[in-house]
Amino acid sequence: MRRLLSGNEAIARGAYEAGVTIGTGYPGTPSTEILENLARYSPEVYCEWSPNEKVAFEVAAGASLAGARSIVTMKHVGLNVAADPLMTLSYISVEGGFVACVADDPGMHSSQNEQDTRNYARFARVPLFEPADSQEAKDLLMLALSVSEEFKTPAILRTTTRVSHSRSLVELGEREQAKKEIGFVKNPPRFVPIPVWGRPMRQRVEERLKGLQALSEKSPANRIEWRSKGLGIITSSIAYQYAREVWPEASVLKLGFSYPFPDALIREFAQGVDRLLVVEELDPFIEEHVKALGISCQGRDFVPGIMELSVDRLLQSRRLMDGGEATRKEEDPFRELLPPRPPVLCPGCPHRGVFYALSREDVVVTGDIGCYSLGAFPPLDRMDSILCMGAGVSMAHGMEKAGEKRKVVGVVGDSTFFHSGITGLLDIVYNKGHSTIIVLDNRTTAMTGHQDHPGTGRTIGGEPTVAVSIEDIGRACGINRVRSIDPYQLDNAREAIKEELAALEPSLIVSRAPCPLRERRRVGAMRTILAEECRACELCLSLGCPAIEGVDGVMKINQTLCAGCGLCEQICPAGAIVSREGV
Ligand SMILES: Cc1ncc(C[n+]2csc(CCOP(=O)(O)OP(=O)(O)O)c2C)c(N)n1
Repeated sequence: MRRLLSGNEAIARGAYEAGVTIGTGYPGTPSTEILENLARYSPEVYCEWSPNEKVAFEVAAGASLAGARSIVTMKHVGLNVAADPLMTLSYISVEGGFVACVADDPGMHSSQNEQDTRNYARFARVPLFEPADSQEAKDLLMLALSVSEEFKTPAILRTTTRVSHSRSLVELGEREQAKKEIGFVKNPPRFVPIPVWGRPMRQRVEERLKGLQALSEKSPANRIEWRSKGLGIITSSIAYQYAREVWPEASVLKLGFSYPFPDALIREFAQGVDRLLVVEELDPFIEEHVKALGISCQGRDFVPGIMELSVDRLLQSRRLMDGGEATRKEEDPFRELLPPRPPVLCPGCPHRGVFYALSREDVVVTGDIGCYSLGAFPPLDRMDSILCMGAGVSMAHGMEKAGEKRKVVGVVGDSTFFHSGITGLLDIVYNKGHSTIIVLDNRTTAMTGHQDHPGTGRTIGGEPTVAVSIEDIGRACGINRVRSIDPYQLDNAREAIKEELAALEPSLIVSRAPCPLRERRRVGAMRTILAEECRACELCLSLGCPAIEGVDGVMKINQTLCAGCGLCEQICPAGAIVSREGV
């Protein structure tokens, strides 16, 4: 039976069919739907959102050592968090097939950077698989699991946004039952990398790589498609689809099992064509290797190395290669016609109250990556830095220790707090800092589509579980000043923030109100502006609420958008904003 599936759905299906019994992960676009779909196969597959990628990776690794087939899912930056266990799992080896499914985001559609995960495969000396469509996403995940098991190595399945999210037909199969017995077999020289056992492991990693290379040479996942011999293209992932469209006449070496490189196949292909071009997205990962083999090829000379590729961009490359000029065609012909819409927090977002309160203080705000990153834009303009998850807390401490004269406030979301905010908080207490940390607790991981986390009281399957208290963790870390606020009560929120800023010891404020989008309901009664009372002072616009419109000096509240949070009513000096019921 064939079904139209996204790449992420196909990976989940492949894991199910291949007898995976453990799936772990931490949400991150564009990888999130892999685990969400795999969780539908419960109870045959146990799935969990772990607090962060390192934990998720280690849980899946533990399952693999016990003999289970397991996968772990994350976005590219998530692999930075899990890089520590990756590098050593490569040494200690695995038992049940283990695949890290890592989704890259060329073009940074929803990410803070554009890094290329393929480098991690080479770094950790583990096999790498790169699907170009949904069928391959399923097939290569299954292949990766069996290669992992055969060579006792972790494997990486690397997708990109276009592969993760586009749909194509996939042939469905039956679920294979796991072949291995579950039961960890004690073997310290294999699993304990203290130096005396670690050094032989290091040797084995190199031996394993040779075996993997021999396999990649003859794997059907790496194939030559002979067409005209004038131009040969080496490519992988989604770049394969674009290249086929732009150079339909060219011969192609398509890499699906792309590390270790199939050197003999690359040589054979290069010898068979007059001109060789590498078409790949992001880093010159293949190109540099081909050149290191002593084969001359072109790549970055014509194909852009930053931002997402597209057929349009490669048509430019083709024109350049053919000796023409690249036309400076505007990529988005409608851009000029559309009114600018700066990104803003949703109407009724509880984060808005805190940013508004902070905008009244002369402080530095080190922020973090969730929805609240939107607090960096005008008119709120109240977030001064973003680095990576958890850094909102630790950077506040660093600035304070550097001698920043103003008080520093660190801001993180609830999911981010559990992910990597806690350790930063410990650092502040331990090293006698006095930053104020605000956790914006909207009871969900909103930015990535409302996943649960240790604070929500629900598992990935929706079962009730312990809801871990952020306040209790703060106290357990040694913070004496811990308080909770309702971000919709502006006066109270402002007073609390003022008091904590004045304190000469660290403090933790938990701003708690559920995300109205997740709850699918209004916060309160819709508001409206009484025209006769309004002085058009435009103070209400300083909230940056998309429901408040000022047209030719006349203020209005868009009734379709208003979520009834009431912040505008609280800041209107003329009392012109009232509940709609009260009109
Ligand atoms: C290492 C890493 N993993 C995952 C992500 C994707 N991501 C961005 S923000 C975020 C968490 C958002 O949740 P929360 O902190 O609760 O804030 P909210 O969006 O709910 O306001 C995640 C998972 C990332 N940017 N970096």
